[in-house]
Formats: sequence, C-alpha cells, structure tokens
Amino acid sequence: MGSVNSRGHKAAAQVVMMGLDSAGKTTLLYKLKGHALVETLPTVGFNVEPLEAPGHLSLTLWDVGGQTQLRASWKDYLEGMDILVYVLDSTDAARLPEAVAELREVLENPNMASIPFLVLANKQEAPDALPLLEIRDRLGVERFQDHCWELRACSALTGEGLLEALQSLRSLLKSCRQLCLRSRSEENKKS
Ligand SMILES: Nc1nc2c(ncn2[C@@H]2O[C@H](COP(=O)(O)OP(=O)(O)O)[C@@H](O)[C@H]2O)c(=O)[nH]1
Ligand SMILES: [Mg+2]
Repeated sequence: MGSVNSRGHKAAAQVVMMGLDSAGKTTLLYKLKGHALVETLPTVGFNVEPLEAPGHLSLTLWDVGGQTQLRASWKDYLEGMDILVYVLDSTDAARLPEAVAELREVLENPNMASIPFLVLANKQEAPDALPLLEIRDRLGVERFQDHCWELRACSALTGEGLLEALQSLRSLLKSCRQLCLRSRSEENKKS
C-alpha cells in the first residue's frame, strides 16, 4: 500500500480510474501525463502510466476500459489500490443513473472498504454539461457515508480543474489514511 506522509518525503499511491465508456478516462490519463491531446480509441483492457504529482507524490494510474462487457473485470483491478477515481461524463445525463449504479457496485466490493474515492465530473467545458450541484444531487451523497470521498468538476480536454483534482487526490489519500489508522487503534482498544 502506498502512503502520503507529511514530512515531504516521497510517497506513492496506486490509483484506479473507472467510469462508463466514453467518460473521458483515457483522455484524462494522457492530459495528466502532459501529452498533447491524443486521439483515443475505446480502451480494451487497460492503460497504465506513472505520474509525478505535486507534493512529492508518485502515482501509478490505471485506466480501465468501461464498456459494458469489460465492467465485470473491474473488480480484478481493485485489489491493492489506494484510491479510486470515478469519471463521469457531465454531458451524458441519460447515462448518469447507470454510471451511479456502477459506482455503487464498485463501492460494495470488499477491496473498496476504507478506500477513498474521487468523483470527477468531466467535460465541464461543454455547453450542455450538467452543473456540478446537479450532479451532486443525482449522485445521492447520503449513499456514500462509509467512505472518504470528494466530487470535483474538470475538463480533460482543456485541463481545467485537473490540478485541483490532484490536490483532492492527495488530501483524500492523506486524511483517509489517518482515519483508517484511528479506527484501527479504536478497534485495538476494544479488543
Ligand atoms: N468535450 C469534452 N470531450 C471530452 C473530454 N474528455 C474526453 N472527451 C471526449 O470523449 C470521448 C471519449 O474519451 P475517452 O478518453 O476515450 O473516454 P474513455 O472511454 O472513458 O477512456 C473522446 O471523443 C474524447 O475526446 C472533455 O473534457 N470534454
Ligand atoms: Mg479509454
């Protein structure tokens, strides 16, 4: 398991990116890597890239294909991950319920217990994008009380919001780790 420490030492984390096909995961991966915009094809299997994030954080980003027939294998990618980034297409209101249902299913996986997640409402630069508050409502915040999580707006096309997304990722990794350590020590006290 990776960790983020507060003393400026290098820390590492495994990050898995999921979301329906066409949400923008692969575009996001290569935008974060600083590549010129790449023409993406539907991802069959996965892409994996290392990324040096601000604050001495080395990330390994796993971008997992989101087509219906590939979703059954999502669970295989959860083991050993430190955080989940779940990408939503803000312009696809019709498939938002499906995206939320898939997220809920992922969160039920035992490997996701005590793992934080970041929901990225992507394609926010598009004129027909649903506003972030509306997406928050449709997610149903009360459903996710067992996890540390955050929702952020971004555009993988323009890069808007990506720095903030990396900051959220870092703080989720840090705060969730502290929370996990605390609950473990409380359990120890009880036993
Ligand atoms: N307008 C807009 N289009 C995007 C954005 N991110 C990705 N796309 C487009 O959405 C389509 C699917 O992107 P892709 O990265 O292959 O999605 P994936 O299936 O989740 O990996 C492509 O045509 C991308 O150019 C974004 O932030 N804004
Ligand atoms: Mg892809």
